[in-house]
Amino acid sequence: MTSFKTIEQHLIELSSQYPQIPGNITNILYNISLASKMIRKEIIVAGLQSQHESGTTNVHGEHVKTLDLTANKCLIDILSAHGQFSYIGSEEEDEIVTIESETKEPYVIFFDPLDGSSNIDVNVSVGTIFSVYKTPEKWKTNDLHPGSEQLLAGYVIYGSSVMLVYTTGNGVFGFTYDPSIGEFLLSHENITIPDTPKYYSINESLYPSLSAHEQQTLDSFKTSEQGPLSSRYVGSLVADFHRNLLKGGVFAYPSTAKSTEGKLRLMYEANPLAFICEQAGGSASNGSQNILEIQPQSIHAKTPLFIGNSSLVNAFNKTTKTSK
Ligand code: FDP
Repeated sequence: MTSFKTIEQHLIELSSQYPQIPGNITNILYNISLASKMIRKEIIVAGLQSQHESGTTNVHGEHVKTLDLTANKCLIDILSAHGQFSYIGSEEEDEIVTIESETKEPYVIFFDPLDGSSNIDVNVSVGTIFSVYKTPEKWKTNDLHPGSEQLLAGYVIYGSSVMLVYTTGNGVFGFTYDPSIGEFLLSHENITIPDTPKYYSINESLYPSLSAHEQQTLDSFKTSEQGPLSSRYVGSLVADFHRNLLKGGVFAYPSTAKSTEGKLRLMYEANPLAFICEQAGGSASNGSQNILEIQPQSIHAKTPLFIGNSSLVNAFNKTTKTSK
């Protein structure tokens, strides 16, 4: 399945095949691949370092790991050094960071530098998730747009191998990192979510605080009505999403009594994965609205998330159906 096409070669072809994609977008993607190689270098030796907690908490009140900060700095340093970004929004930054840039085509990137970081201590897959929009030259940083306006979205999964998956709205492509040559090689061309789903992924301890409709939907996955499906939950969004994207399934993180807005972040978790999922033939919803149509209220806004095969996502929707 693996070709010997590097990410650079793929991006050159992409630019000639789709001239409407701004050249900067391919440069941005290349720089993210570079940052992810540096983040990987830190992750693979994380077990040798005794100090995992940074001693600080982020805007969500979560304990920040040392690696969260390393990954955040690495992305900010690389992306700002190359002058393609005027604005950066990160899970680890309270406010949008404005970068002095000469560019006439300003962009904003939102990212979760290290998703699932509570899994670092135990050597379980983590990820980087990113989402890019074009902005006006003098952008008011609270003028946020819905996910349907993303130009580029993707994630890197640091698992048994490292993979970068992205979309610019022309299909979904996956690259696997070959550390022996230091290159990302095209391994998954035009990813589509399988029609027959295999898995559902939810933190089952949330069951008592789900709505009756959500409980019934979940129950139906265990019987012949919608399944039976197998249960798989890593607790790293990127890892759970990636498995379901390749094998078919649904990931659910609903609102709960404790987190009435859900737990996951719209701008740098739900939106980018929703863009990828739609491009792969699936869909994503907050339970009543297509994720990509939600008007964001703030950069750190949270949302309930149901994402994967459309039939399973729609089964969670009480009233409105998502697309497809
Ligand atoms: P984490 O707390 O480790 O950062 O982004 C939040 C996230 O991980 C997701 O990656 C993951 O899907 C979810 O939280 C896990 O939450 P629960 O522990 O509540 O299941």
